[in-house]
Amino acid sequence: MSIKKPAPEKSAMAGTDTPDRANTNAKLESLEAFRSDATGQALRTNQGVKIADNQNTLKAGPRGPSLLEDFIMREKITHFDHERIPERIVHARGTGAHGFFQAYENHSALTKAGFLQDPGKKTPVFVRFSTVQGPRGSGDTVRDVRGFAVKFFTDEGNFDLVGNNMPVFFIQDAIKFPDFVHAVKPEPHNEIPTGGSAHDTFWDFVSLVPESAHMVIWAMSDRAIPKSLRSMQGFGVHTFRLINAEGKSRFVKFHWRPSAGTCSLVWDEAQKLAGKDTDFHRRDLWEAIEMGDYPEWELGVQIVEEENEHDFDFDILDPTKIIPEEIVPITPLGKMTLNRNPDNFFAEVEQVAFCPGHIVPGIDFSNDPLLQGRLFSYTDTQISRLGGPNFHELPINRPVAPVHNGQRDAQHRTTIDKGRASYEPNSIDGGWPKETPPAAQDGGFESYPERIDAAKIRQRSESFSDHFSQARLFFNSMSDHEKEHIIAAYSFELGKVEREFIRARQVNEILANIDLTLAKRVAENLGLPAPTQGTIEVRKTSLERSPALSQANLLPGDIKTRKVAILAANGVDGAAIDAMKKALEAEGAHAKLLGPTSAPVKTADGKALPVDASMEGLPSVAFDAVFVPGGAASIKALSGDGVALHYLLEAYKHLKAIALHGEAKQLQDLLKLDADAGLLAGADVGALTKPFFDAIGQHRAWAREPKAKAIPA
Ligand code: HDD
Repeated sequence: MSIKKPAPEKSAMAGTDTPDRANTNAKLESLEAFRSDATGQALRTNQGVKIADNQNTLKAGPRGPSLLEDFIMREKITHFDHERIPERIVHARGTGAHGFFQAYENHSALTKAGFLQDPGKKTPVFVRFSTVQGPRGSGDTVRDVRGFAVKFFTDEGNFDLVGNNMPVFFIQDAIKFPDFVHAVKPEPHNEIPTGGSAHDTFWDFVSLVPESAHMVIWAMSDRAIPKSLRSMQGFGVHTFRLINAEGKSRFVKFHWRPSAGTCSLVWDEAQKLAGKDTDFHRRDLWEAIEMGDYPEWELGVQIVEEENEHDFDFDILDPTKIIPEEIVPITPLGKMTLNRNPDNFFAEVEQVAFCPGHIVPGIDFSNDPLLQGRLFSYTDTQISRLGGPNFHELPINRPVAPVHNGQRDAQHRTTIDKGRASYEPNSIDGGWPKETPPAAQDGGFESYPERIDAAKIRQRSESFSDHFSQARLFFNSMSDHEKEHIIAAYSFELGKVEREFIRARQVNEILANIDLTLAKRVAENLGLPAPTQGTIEVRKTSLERSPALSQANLLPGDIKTRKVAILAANGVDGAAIDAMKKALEAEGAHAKLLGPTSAPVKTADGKALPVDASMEGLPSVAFDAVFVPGGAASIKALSGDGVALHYLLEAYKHLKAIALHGEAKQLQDLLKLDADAGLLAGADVGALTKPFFDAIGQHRAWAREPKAKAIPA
């Protein structure tokens, strides 16, 4: 067989390499030696032999049997046979990006960590976002916790902040992690469901483990269906320590706050997206970076002085508790910007290996028993996932700091150590490499000398025993629409649970202790008797509400990077399209023109406008808002087009801002939609933009939600 060989493609990143990006990213420079560009190169075997024929196996005659000596075919197939590596046990589905972190100022009073000292210094980072439950090919928008793992390539070694988009966790002790993961993963007999927690084993476990109550209510909230990875907060979850040059230690909790604001999809939209665009989140992140809309997060810490460790009505070592921001505000440390997509998904996103135990001088652990277990688990999992203990040598994992020690050999060793002495002390190699004593700056790592005087026991601290007060605080802190979403999520998930005793246990023994109204509403939706009281006396928190927890208070205040669909058919008012596009661009938002098909649409004055996609190709769930320009013929065509009408109804149902210009108002009348703060009509595009943009800035028209329920899904 002979096939036509296509011309070599230009690298996808060609042209986007500005000198600034290349120069400022030391990690990318260190990756340079490993990046392979085949442009203009001969096809060769792994031994470097040029290949003359890549189409045909070596055979005894053109119709004869294949020959074992064909080393070219065997090498190729053997390599292919081993292309897959085990996926991560949890967080298998993910995506990543490169960027940098920059401190706002010198934070030496707080920590001696070098990357937090010099505001002029850009520390390279690689971030991997993930879902938890589903396998590598599962949907992005399922209801789940999102992983938020950041590797800082500091001059003093790698620091990994391996967090989630929720500030607490399901369990208090690492020994329960395999139990929790086995429960949340798909059912063992039929491997259903993929990517979700709406099944018996999950609810069986969490209804028997009250310490999960707080995290589960976060997972039933809108936080579990983020609109994009760019609009998620991140949390280090555990309490850590920051230590300064004088050896003073303070407890801290790490927070990431996105400059795009924190917001979510609506549930019906999330479910549809899981089918219509499985890659919705990774695509959004990829496109934002390609377009130069670099996502940003502010890193901050809540600081607790050592002497105040016991001042709270919870234990700061308990990973099922937050420190409310109203009690300890966040001190901003610096900003992270993601400005470069990976060159190769497998080499970078799949092979990156995080571990909470990767810390640098100036940072240390607390005794949170969940964190302590994690310090062991991550390195251990990489050994089987990445095929041995040399995973730190993979290009994406290599520190920018030099690595010298006596560790040798093992599978996949790539470093060629030149010295003779792989032990310490030695005199043969002049004693090198040598220890570095701890110092104010650039010293060797020294653990914080915390005094421990205790009996060796297996026991949960009494201070970890309150499981409901913060779950209640979370529910009380939600806006009305967020509370409704939580009730709906519990009802949906428990409705999928087959065993009624599990549903009842969750309602009576967990939800009733969080909030009776919540429990009653869910019981009603499940057809269960409504509980009249909780099963225990729940501790009172010092705070009734924490406004910082509600996403209603976390809007960005602008419409930057928001996506608007413009629906048009032949005869559309071209000037209205131009005016709206210009106004959106001026605000940093993006518009896409969609037609009934992928063919150009003709404007009323006869111009052919190329469209970005057909309405079916880019459905309403891919956008934040919809604009329909006037033009009598265009509106007549859209009025008779089921796809266009569904587009508007669906955007309305998902509470999106819709602006109807000129004749497009007829569509509102046809679909019998009531005007509201997010559904606007007018003859003048200029006058429409302000209320339209205000509505987009509100993220969704929440007041519409009760009415939107009547719209068929
Ligand atoms: Fe974990 C992966 C976050 C508890 C054991 N975890 C993993 C990832 C994130 C988290 C973001 C994906 C990293 C990546 O993108 O490669 N995990 C958390 C958080 C936890 C947590 C925020 C609680 C606060 N994890 C936890 C415990 C254990 C593990 C208690 C075990 C005792 N986690 C793992 C793991 C994974 C992992 C099995 C799977 C793949 C990997 O590590 O590299 O070792």
